[in-house]
This record gives sequence, structure tokens and C-alpha cells, in this order.
Amino acid sequence: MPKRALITGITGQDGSYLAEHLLSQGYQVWGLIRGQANPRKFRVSRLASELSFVDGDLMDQGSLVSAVDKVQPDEVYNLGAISFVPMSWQQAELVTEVNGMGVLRVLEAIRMVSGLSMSRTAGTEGQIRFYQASSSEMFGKVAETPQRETTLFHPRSPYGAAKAYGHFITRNYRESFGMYAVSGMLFNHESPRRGQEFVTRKISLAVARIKLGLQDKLALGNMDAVRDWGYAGDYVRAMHLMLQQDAPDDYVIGTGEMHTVRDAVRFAFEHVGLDWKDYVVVDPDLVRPAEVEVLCADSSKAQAQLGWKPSVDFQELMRMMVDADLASVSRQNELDDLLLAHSW
Ligand code: NDP
Ligand code: GDR
Repeated sequence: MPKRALITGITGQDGSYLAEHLLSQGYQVWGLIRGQANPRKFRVSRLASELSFVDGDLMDQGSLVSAVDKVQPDEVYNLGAISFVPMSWQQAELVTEVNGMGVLRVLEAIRMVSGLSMSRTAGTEGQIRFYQASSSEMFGKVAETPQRETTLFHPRSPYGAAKAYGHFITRNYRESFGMYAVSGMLFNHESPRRGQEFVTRKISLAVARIKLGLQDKLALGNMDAVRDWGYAGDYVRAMHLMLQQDAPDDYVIGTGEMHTVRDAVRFAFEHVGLDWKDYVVVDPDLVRPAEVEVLCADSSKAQAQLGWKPSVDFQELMRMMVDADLASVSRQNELDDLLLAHSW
């Protein structure tokens, strides 16, 4: 019998890569879809013939119980979240509900459907396995660099605080009920499918548009922020590996490479033969109320125990994203010209 996986957040960057990865491993994959006519469903439309969908929302406990009951999954990947950090200052309560309480609701749905008793069960054999998308944002104002599984949390945003709750409640359900529940503490990971609001994609898209003469300037916030950026396709492999171990545990996933936002800009502009200094301006409105200045992963535990390692370095990643945006912006441009030419 093929294994069955349920993914929340399937319309997001990671959801689409994870769905592809699990399908390639012979899984039957269900994606939780929210809303009446979710416009982002097109993102996984190329997989539509192989995927199944089930309605539900992380804000709605009943829908999650129904989804888990309907799918009867072997593995649940909770990737759903409001993932753009600045939004968490504007809609703190909503972000806490979705990113924090949403995790509790999925855990409760699994507990209800699988009938786990309030007492600790004997073992994890045959249980529904649960993956929580934890984040390096939990480390925030870092206590040590690089960060590892034992580094203290000091979240700097409502997003980070909500993710810390999700992280601890996942661990608590593991310890309270003996659930096979793990958190992947993932550092920033990007791809051509990254949302346009995130800095790497904002840069790659702007570079493509500037190169093609469609844009003059790129406005950014804190150019000194340091991140450990990896490739999303690599990180979904780690998620899957975490659920294949004998015992549940939490793992840090990152490359161990540190770069500033300024490096990202430089690599991207250099790739198309332009000097970033001619195009980039700093907009103070884009600076965050509280910034996470430096993040860098020590993923030696994952490398040793999961056998996981990244395959794409940061410069390669930026080149990949710029090339993808150059291709898609050119296509769109040609289409617009064609439509214009035929509009009279
Ligand atoms: P995206 O923003 O691309 O995707 C987020 C997904 O969450 C979308 O599918 C969205 O669905 C879904 N979602 C939002 N609100 C709800 C809700 N109320 N109920 C159900 N689903 C909802 O994020 P990524 O793919 O980049 O990230 C995946 C997860 O990993 C997130 O939890 C994120 O916080 C976490 N993470 C990401 C990192 C990264 O660098 N990418 C690093 C560390 C953690 P819809 O189409 O309906 O809006
Ligand atoms: P982050 O990613 O907040 O780390 O969260 P983002 O790409 O938004 O920011 C990275 C760094 O770049 C700085 N920055 C800017 N960021 C954006 N978005 N736009 C700008 O114009 C800009 N200028 C400078 C930011 O201040 C920040 O320091 C991502 C998300 O995927 C989270 O969901 C995930 O949990 C973490 O990564 C790990």
C-alpha cells in the first residue's frame, strides 16, 4: 500500500516542492485547500492529476478533524502559515491564531482521529506522524552563532513568537501523548517559486525587470541583515527524512553560509552584468520594528542523523532565481506586446 500524506500549505512554495518530492517517492498526496476558490491552487495545477485536495483551514478545528479523518494519512506536514514576517506586526492576532493555535488544532485533529488517550502511549509504531514547520525566526536576537537545536529562543516578531508556541506545543504533544511529532527548525529557503514579497525574490524579479528595461529602481530596507539562505527543493527532502526516523526529534536545517542582503543584491545584479549601486535605494519604511540581525545554521545533527545536506549554494540560488524571472518576465512581455498589437 502506498503511504498517504496530508500537506497543509500545499499552495505555498514549500508545499509545491514537498508534494512533488512525496509523489516521486510513491506517496498518495492530499493538500488542504482553504477558501471558496483559492486563487493559488494554480500553483500545484501541473500536479493536479496526481494530487487530491481536501477543504480546510487552520482557523477551523472541525475542518481539520474532517480532513484527517477523510484522508487517514500516515504523515501530516503542517506547512500552512502566514509566513511574511512584517505582516505579523500588522495582524498580530491573526498570525498568532494561524501560526500558533493552528498547530495545536492540527495536533488535536490527529489526536482525536487516531484516538490517542490522555496517557502516554507505549510506542509510535503505526501512528500518524506529524511534521511542524518551525523557523529560525524563533532564535531572533541570537544567543549564539551558529544556531543549533539547543540555542535559546528570543523571537523578535509576533511571527517568531507564534512559531515558538507551535514548536513547543509540538514537543509537548510528543512528550505528553507519545506522538510521533517533530519540528524542522528551518532557516530561510528560496526558489523561483518564492513569494514576491520576500527579499530574494523581490531582488531577482527587480533585476530581471531592470535588465529588460521595465523598471528603474529597487527599494529595500535593512541591507545589513545576515541570513543563511538555502534552496527550497533541498529543504523539503529534510522534512520527509525527519518523519522516516525510528524516534521523533527536532532538527535545525540550513547551509551554514552567511550572507547579507547586500550580497544577495550584488550577486543578482552581477549575474546580468549590472552594478547594483546604480539601481538600489534604501527605503526606511521597509525597516522592521525589531530586526533579526544575524542567522546562521549549525545543521550538523541533521547531517549526521538524517544524512541530509544542501546541494545548491547561495550564489547558484540567486542565479537560478534571476534566470527564472528573466524567462518569465520576457514571456509576459512578449504576450503583452502581442495583445497590444491585436487590440486595434
Ligand atoms: P508560503 O507563504 O509560500 O505558503 C504558506 C501556505 O500557508 C500557503 O499555502 C497558504 O495557503 C497557507 N495558509 C495560510 N493561511 C492558512 C490558513 N488559515 N489555513 C490553511 N492554510 C493556510 O510559505 P512557505 O512555503 O515559504 O513556508 C512553508 C512553511 O514553512 C510556513 O509555515 C513558514 O512559516 C515556514 N517556514 C518557511 C521558511 C522559508 O524560508 N520559506 C523558513 C522556515 C519556516 P493560501 O494559498 O490559502 O494562502
Ligand atoms: P525573513 O525573510 O523575514 O527572514 O522570513 P525576508 O526575505 O522577508 O527578509 C529577509 C531579510 O531581508 C531584509 N530586507 C527585506 N526583506 C523584505 N521582505 N523586503 C525588503 O525590501 C527588504 N529589505 C531588507 C529583512 O529585514 C530581513 O532581515 C523568511 C520567511 O520565509 C519566514 O516565514 C521564515 O520563517 C523565515 O524566513 C526563516
